[in-house]
Formats: sequence, structure tokens, C-alpha cells
Amino acid sequence: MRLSDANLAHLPVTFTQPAYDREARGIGIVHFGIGAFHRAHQAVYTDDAMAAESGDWRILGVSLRSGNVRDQMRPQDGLYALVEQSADGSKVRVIGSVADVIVAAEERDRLIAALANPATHIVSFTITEKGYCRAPDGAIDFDVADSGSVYAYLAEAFRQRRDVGSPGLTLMSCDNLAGNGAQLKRLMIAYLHRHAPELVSWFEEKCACPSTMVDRIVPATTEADRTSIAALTGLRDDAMVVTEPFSQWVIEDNFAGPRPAWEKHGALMTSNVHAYEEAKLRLLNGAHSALAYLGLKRGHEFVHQAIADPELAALANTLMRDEATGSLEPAPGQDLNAYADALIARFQNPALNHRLIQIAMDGSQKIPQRWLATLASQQAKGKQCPSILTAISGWLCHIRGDNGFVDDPLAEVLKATWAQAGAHGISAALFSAGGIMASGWVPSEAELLEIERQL
Ligand code: NAI
Ligand code: CS2
Repeated sequence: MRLSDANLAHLPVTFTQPAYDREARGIGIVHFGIGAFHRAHQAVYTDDAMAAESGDWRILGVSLRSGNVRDQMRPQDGLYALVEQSADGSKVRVIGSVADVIVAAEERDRLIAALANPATHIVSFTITEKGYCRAPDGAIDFDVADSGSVYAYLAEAFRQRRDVGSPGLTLMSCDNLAGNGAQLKRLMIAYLHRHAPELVSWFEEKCACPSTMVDRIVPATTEADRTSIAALTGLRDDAMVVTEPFSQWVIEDNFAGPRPAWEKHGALMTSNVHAYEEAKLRLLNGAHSALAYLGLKRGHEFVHQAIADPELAALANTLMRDEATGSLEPAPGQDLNAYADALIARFQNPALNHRLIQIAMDGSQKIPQRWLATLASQQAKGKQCPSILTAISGWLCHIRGDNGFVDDPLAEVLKATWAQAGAHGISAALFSAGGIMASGWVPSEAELLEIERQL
């Protein structure tokens, strides 16, 4: 038996179920990239908001790549279990905020109609760092953007909304990018300038792109997870997600129209997302990536194993408490040392099997905001970051293929650079001026040698 509206009654009473009439609620949000994170984060805040008050805030999920999630969720009427796991055990609830999932290329008309529908107020994204089609210098890469990215669908919807006088949309990025809202706006305008210049002023006037800081650790779901939930519920659930008890969402209070009252359910609305975002990207994600590459190098598989390794624990602590913290201007009341304590505890969660190889993915898209920003800021203060240099050497080993397949949009370029530069030139070839990873950080000769000494 499969989880579905009809089978909800079969669930143990201890499992929280959607506390509203799902069929009576309309779609108000279109979400691109309905992966595991969205289902454990934004969809949960939205489920809470709909349980507490009226409002048509159901979510139409959109996949730009495969039909997997559609095929997992549609037979379940969009329902799925959220399993919070910690050393104290697991807590299960069923989420009802997702109405359906479509594959963009297969249901283009339905997608455009949903985006153009005046009842749709918010378009949100968790399409990964690479989904925004940025070139290494941050500009839009039209080779990628013109092959089935989000931008074309949005442009068509803008046209239809403008032509009938419908209100603008809020485009809300929920990806781990620095200034994610501002980046999305800049890239969308660049796309419109090339493909629909007549829509630029409408977009700028009518639409909003708030930045957000998003945080909840959500490992990719495994077959073992699905087997255990089926044993627990007696129902098959292919769309379930596993996560930790902790969740945080900081949202810039900049919307083009109405929105769910997420702030009544734990989200923080603020005019200053920046400080939260930078701290999270440089401390949590910075340490995550270091643990990923160095942990794999030392034979670990999961985050909780890597953080239990005394050498890596020491490195993660130095990276967070000295190097990253030293590069930041904390917001009033933001205690970064206490934050680092909490992050270590979250990394240690023994019940969360977060694979290092999952975090190791897309390093070329992640390292700039996780490490290079810290290096540049500390360099401006005349300081070095030995832990990040060690982590960089771990990444270089990873892109060399030491851990097997390299899942990265720039994998071929990185591999070719390795082949050309070799161990005594690779870091300069990548990070020095003109390199594909060049940034505000200008590595010194000593730093380059230190990285290569550790390869
Ligand atoms: P996932 O692998 O479950 O889902 C990724 C989604 O992005 C899928 O829907 C996929 O189709 C789509 N996607 C991938 N590459 C794309 C591309 N080039 N263009 C358009 N769509 C693309 O991953 P998950 O866990 O949902 O993470 C997605 C993003 O969410 C992360 O990259 C990160 O920015 C953010 N995030 C994830 C957290 C986590 O712990 N998993 C926590 C905080 C943020
Ligand atoms: C991880 C993040 O895969 C990764 O890159 O570092 O997804 C991390 O789990 C989240 O940002 C936590 O909020």
C-alpha cells in the first residue's frame, strides 16, 4: 500500500498529518528544483502556515531535469513523510503543502499557465548553485542559460502577466549562494536584456527578489530510509525525506505581493540577511566542504565520522572559530562562537548519515562563497588561513579523481588543468589571476607552495 490521501487513515496516530483541507487550497507558489531540501524546509514552513490560517499557498513543484520526483510524488497525491532524526530517536510527520510536481519540458504549457496565473505570487528555487547558469566570473553563461534553464519560462510568464496587467512575482532563491536574491535579479535582467529587452522595466518595477539564508541539513534519501519508513508506517513512501531537528530560515522582507506568514512558524523576516548568510556560508558550509574533501581523503564516508576524527575536528574548529569568524562583522547579538558550538553538535548527529561525497559535489560552484571570500577578507587584514589552505589541497585531490567520479559542471576543465599544470602548478593555475577560480584572494607564493606540499 502506498501513502496517499486515501490511505492517510492507515498511519499511526502519532504521526502528524496536514491540518487543513488540502483540496480546498489553491496553488500560490511555483517551486523550481523540488529536491530533498525544499521538501524538508520551505514546504514545511508553508505546511505550518496553511495549518494555522487560510490562504492558497499550495506548491506546484517543477523539475527541470528528470521525472524522478514527479514519479515519486504524484502517485502519493504530493504527500510525503518528513523524518527528523537525532540521537534521541526519530519524529515523523506527513507534509501536505505540495499539490503536484511537473517536468518543465514535458508540461511546458501547464508550467507557463501556472507562472502566469495571477493567483501565483511566489516563484522559489532550490536548483543548486550551478542552476543559475553563472560563468566563473559570475556573469550569465548563455550557453547554459539558453538550454532549458529557468529564465526562459520566467520570461514568457512575465510577458503574459504584463500583457494582461497582472501583478508582478516574487522570485525567491533558497540556494546556498551569497546574496542569492541579488544574484538572481542580476542574472534575470541580463537574460531579459538579450532575449526580451521590452520586459526589463516591467520586471524591475513589478517583481522582487528577496535574499534568503536557508539552513537545515538534509542528506539524499536512500533506499534504506524508504525501507525503514515503510516498516514504521506500513505504507510505501518513495518521496520521504530525512533531516535533523534544527531548521533556520532568514528572509529579506522584500516581496512583490502577498506571502504565507512564515514568520509565525519560525522564519525570521529582516532587512539584513547578509550577516546571517555570510556566517552560515563561511562557518557551516565552509567546514562542511573541508570535512568532505579531507574526510574522503582519510577514508570516512559520513560527516559524523569525519567530525569524530580528532585532526579534522581540530581543523574544522580553527576554520570556523578563527578563520571564518575573523573574516566577518557579526550582526548585533550574533555570537559566532556559540554558533560554532551548535554546528559541531549538528555535525556530530549520529543518526544523520550525510555522505561526504554529496557535499563534495559541485566544488567549483561552492568554494568561492565558502572559502575564497574568507581568504580574501583575511588577506585584506594581513592574515592567512592555514585550515582553508589544507582544505583546498583536499579539493585538488578530489578533482584529480582520487575519490572517483568528479560531479562538477567544470570537471572536464579542472581535469585538463590538472593534466597541464601538474602538482607543482595546479594551485597557481586555478587560483592566481586569470585562473578559473580566481577571486578577491590573491594567493602568495608561500600559500601556493603550502597547498601543494599537502597534495
Ligand atoms: P537534490 O539533489 O535533492 O535536488 C536538487 C534539485 O535541483 C533537483 O530538483 C534537481 O533537478 C535540481 N537541479 C540540479 N541541477 C540543476 C540545474 N543545473 N538546473 C536546474 N535544476 C537543477 O538536492 P537538495 O538537497 O534538494 O539541495 C538543493 C540545493 O538546496 C543545494 O544545492 C543548496 O543550494 C540548497 N540547500 C540544500 C541543503 C541540504 O542540506 N540538502 C541545505 C541548505 C540549502
Ligand atoms: C552542504 C549543504 O551539500 C552541501 O554542500 O554543505 O547542503 C548543507 O547541508 C546545508 O547548507 C545546510 O543547511
